[in-house]
Amino acid sequence: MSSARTLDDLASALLSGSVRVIDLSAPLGPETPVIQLPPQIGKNTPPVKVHSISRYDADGPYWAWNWLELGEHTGTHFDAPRHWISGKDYPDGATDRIPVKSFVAPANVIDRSKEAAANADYLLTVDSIRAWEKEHGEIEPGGWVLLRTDWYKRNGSSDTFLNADANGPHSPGPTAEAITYLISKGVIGWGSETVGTDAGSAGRMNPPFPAHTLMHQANRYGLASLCHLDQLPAKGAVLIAAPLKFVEGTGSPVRALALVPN
Ligand code: 23J
Ligand code: MN
Repeated sequence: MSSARTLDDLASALLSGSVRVIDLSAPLGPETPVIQLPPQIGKNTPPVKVHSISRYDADGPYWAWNWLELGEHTGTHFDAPRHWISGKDYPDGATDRIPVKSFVAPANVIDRSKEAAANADYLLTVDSIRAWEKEHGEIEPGGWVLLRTDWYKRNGSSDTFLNADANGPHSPGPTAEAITYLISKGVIGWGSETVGTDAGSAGRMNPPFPAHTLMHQANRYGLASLCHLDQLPAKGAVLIAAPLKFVEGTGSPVRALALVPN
């Protein structure tokens, strides 16, 4: 089929509703949970602040507008390779230099929601990915791998979303070996429903924060705080997630979308 025909078919499918657009982003505002790192390991990102410039008033009689205080790594967001020390030297690793082709790609969705409900510290292993591939087909180069945990349902409350106690945060994520395996399969990125791409326990892994350390070392990307992965098929969705073109940016909030067959 010609590529013009493919796009024509897509346009018709979007208009008829036989391809649907799913919103994978969480609401972005002052209530959006932000990661809370222990102060001994580093500084933290502030919550979102919305500053009014005018509200159809003396400061601007016919218009309303705001300016934002907004961390790059806030809410549903994209991690660029230069976010991590292991990926800092890639010339195309900043938000303004990543090839735009990377922002539209197929998605593989691994559903481990039952496991995460039973164990907040659930870790996705290589064996578990291999079992998923047996059932749904091999993970091919160029796509995203997204871990469905239904964790997004906690997103309305910082306490349940971050889920921290005296021992630190408890949230699901990948093992270091799982990330190494996915890189060997040629994926372009790893996405999760949790506050960051790594598990709550990832600071104690080897290497620490493997989704960050290893993915970015390989010039691959991350997506955090994704929502509605429960509305996606295991294979067959197309993910659209483009960071703002921040100059030298390390990441960016995104409106992440999925195209899915109805
Ligand atoms: C900085 C340090 C550790 C982590 C993170 C940021 C994130 O999760 C992030 O948003 O990239 S784990
Ligand atoms: Mn991030």
